[in-house]
Amino acid sequence: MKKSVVLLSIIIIIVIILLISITGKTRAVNNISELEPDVEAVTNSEAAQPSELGSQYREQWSLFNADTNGIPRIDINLMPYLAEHKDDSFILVGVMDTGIDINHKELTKYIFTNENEIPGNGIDDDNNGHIDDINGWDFVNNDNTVFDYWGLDRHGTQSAGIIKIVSENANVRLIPLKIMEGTNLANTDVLVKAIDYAKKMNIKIINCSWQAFAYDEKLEAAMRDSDILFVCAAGNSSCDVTYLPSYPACFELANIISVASIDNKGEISAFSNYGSKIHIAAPGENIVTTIPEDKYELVNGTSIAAPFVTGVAAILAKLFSDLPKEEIAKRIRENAFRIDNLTEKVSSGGIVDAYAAISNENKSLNCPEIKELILYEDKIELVWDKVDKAASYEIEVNRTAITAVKGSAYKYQIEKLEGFNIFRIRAVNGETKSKWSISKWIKNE
Ligand SMILES: [Ca+2]
Ligand SMILES: [Ca+2]
Ligand SMILES: [Ca+2]
Repeated sequence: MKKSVVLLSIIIIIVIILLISITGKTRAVNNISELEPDVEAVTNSEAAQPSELGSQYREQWSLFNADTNGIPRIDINLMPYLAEHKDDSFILVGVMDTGIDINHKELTKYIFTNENEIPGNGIDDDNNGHIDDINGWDFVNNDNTVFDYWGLDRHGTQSAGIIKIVSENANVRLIPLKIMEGTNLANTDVLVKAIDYAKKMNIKIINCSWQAFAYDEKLEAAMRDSDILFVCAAGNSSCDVTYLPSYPACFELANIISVASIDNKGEISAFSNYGSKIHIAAPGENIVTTIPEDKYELVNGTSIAAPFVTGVAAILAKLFSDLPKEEIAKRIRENAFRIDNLTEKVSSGGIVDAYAAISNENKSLNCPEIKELILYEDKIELVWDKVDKAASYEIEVNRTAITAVKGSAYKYQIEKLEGFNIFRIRAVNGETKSKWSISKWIKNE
């Protein structure tokens, strides 16, 4: 009796945030009883046949949003990076989650192999405290099998699929840190052991697509006392975390970046948490990702938004290997693609922008803001607040540069495009540039 009370007291409630298969309705997952493994969803992909989902996995709105019915270019702006880079050395990313199907055809090449460990000899060859840890570790069952059963290790396979699709050109290697199974709860000891292992394995970035409702001092200390950047899902409780905090997203640590979910129009998802302690937004609705046994699934949730940011962090860590973890988080926040919808929802006011975070231009001029977008018969007029020291202004529509106008200008007329036209502007003086303004859009009716 006494033992079970003690056990209960160390349990913190970890909720697998999300990943509701889309079977006609969308709902927030915010309590444990809703999280029974959804057997049906794996075999019942109503939205598309498996082969279709496979191609959608590579060509989805989150990576390049060309949707003429929605807001164009509400996406993570990954394509300019893909055009420029291909590399051999790898970057190691931990996936603290359920196990991962390491044999999934999309993932298997990108799963970490521990070269310092001889498989199956019953000896801890690399002396890291774990025997035969070839691909990571299962901290739930304390064994080396990181994929045990499709129903139990589905959520981690979903997270892994997104990290991989974003950072495959950075030659990512995913290391499963299995801290939960199916919908079971995790306790602090398991989480701390997984972080200790990550430290030994020199992991630089960990994706945390889960949430706890109780503050946990031991967990916070383990995260703080590490050289790891933790990318944390904001949680799916549809609330402002100022009033109902979600952890680890709300730990006030410089090595945490917390991620809310948006749809393809830049609206915060109905299920997503938000608030001033949430840093940035990323796509989290109608996302295609991997599930066990070479399958794909259409999913929603902040659990699927966080891995987009993890993927971008992996690219930065790969390209700039000396960049401290706090600087990676800062770069991602400061280079967010800012939009009106998110100004009050996340502290950066924007969506993760892979290419902007990579290029990280000096932004020491003051930033102009768009005052008005006026629709005329065949033109759109853009009006902005002038900025001191601007020699010129650069204007973009749908994230494509259209023109530069002189520094004395405060308005400009543009030919109308079909559907939504999304604008932003920045000031330029020689090599110096301002941040981009908050983007604003107008529909060509
Ligand atoms: Ca070992
Ligand atoms: Ca061994
Ligand atoms: Ca296992």
